[in-house]
Amino acid sequence: MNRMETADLKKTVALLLHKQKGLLAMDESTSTCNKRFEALGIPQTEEYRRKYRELIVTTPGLEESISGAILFDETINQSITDGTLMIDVLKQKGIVPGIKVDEGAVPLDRFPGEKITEGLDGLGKRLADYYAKGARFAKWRAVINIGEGIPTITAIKTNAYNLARYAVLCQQAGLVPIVEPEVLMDGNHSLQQCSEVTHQVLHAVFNALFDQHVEFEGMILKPNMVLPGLESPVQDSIDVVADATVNCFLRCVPAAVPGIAFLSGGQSGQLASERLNAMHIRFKDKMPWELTFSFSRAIQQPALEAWKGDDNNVAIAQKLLYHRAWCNSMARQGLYKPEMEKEIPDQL
Ligand code: 5MM
Repeated sequence: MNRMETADLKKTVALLLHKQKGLLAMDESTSTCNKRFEALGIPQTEEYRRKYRELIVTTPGLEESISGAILFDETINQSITDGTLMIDVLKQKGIVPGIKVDEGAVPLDRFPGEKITEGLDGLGKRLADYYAKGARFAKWRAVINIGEGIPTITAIKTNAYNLARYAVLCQQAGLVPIVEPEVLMDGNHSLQQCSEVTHQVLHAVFNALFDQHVEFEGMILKPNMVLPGLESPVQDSIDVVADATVNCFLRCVPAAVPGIAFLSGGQSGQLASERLNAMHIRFKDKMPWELTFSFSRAIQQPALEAWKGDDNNVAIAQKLLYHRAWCNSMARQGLYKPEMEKEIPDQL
């Protein structure tokens, strides 16, 4: 890479890692979005998905807490009711537009229960198109399941290789890669098991990134927090989770990586904020990277439930979206307090 290209990537990274802000993942694929709509009785059509994304991008004040928004391919080509492209609405607010470029996870042949994320074929061309449309960063998610005899080293290494290939192609195209290896919360595993698997996965991912000559300074890691499985009988305290998570990263994530932005993975909005906040309080000044959020459900869920597909509910849904984004902005600074859950700001 020449110095100019590196400087552009670093400029985008600096915008995304603004000290009071985090990222909003609004890149649910059509099937995931439809699943969330179905649960609430919202029609599963392209027009309803467009209306919902319009609600999100036009939320007043969203830019106070959100530095970047990850879009799905469908959304990057859509407009709000007045005809402005959604991507332009974001740019006008100073929110950096990003794009999910993986094509989903499929079963990994001969490895029951494990998955591999696809989308490398033709990726260079797709990235150039997204750059031309205004995207400045991208996202690729790999999923790792914990279970009987899994994850295997093959699943970990194959996913790590694909993540690294994706990352290098992004940097070549001028897009900052968000590298997302997600160890899932599904199952009854302990926090200790999640910690061991997350260590193994992060080592494999950074080895692969290093092998492929990815510039660490021009990327962001989007990992899971280190958590017990959803069905685990032991649900550890906020402080235990904070310590296990940051200690894992201190051992696995090079200091040259400028930032870590968590996925929420199915945690409640409040828990995700409390845990992020505790990490900042307990590891203040000890972390070499920025630590922020890149949540989807933990920001969007209350708004989606309030909207229910009804235009009359847009204002209250936007208030709730603003509020969750704000709680996470506070958590990202170590300033969050559970009492804030009741403070729905009414300046909207
Ligand atoms: C893990 O999912 C990512 C973060 O969302 P949560 O904070 O809700 O865990 C999210 O960006 C995800 O990658 C997208 O929604 C796309 O997911 P699908 O399954 O539709 O590819």
